[in-house]
Amino acid sequence: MAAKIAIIMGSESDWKVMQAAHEVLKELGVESHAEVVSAHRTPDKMFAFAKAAKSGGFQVIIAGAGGAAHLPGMVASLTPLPVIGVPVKSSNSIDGWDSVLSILQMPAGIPVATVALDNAKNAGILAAQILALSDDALAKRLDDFRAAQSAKVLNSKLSI
Ligand code: RP5
Repeated sequence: MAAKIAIIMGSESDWKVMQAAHEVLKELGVESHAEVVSAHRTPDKMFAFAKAAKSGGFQVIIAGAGGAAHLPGMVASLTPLPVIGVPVKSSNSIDGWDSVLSILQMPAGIPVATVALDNAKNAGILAAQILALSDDALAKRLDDFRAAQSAKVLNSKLSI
């Protein structure tokens, strides 16, 4: 079955952060497709990717970028699909705030669901939750995922 979730990023250097989305989706039994698409270095590719994303079978796009991170917002403006933005603290970031604010502060009308700095794992989980609205088996796996997290905390023996 073709991947329903696309993970795109501005540079291959973002993969060290973005792979957490791929990994958690794999853990949840969800296939994803990852690709480098740069808003400023490959604008034509970004345009073509975003325009074809829905007809190509994607249902959610996760987009990560660092610095003046315009990839998530630009892609969101070109597709009706939900876009989840991941601010990346990259080598060209001042302190990460540049990327956070570039992705978070979308003007009203074109939303980008923004997760915390470098938190591609949450982007993967959120994308899975969107798919789970029409996939009961995935919804059950997400319930189990949360239950396992709760159990890990409840079973902690740490007591000082
Ligand atoms: C952004 O610039 C990318 O998303 C990356 O986070 C950052 C640095 O890119 P590289 O210089 O590592 O290619 O466009």
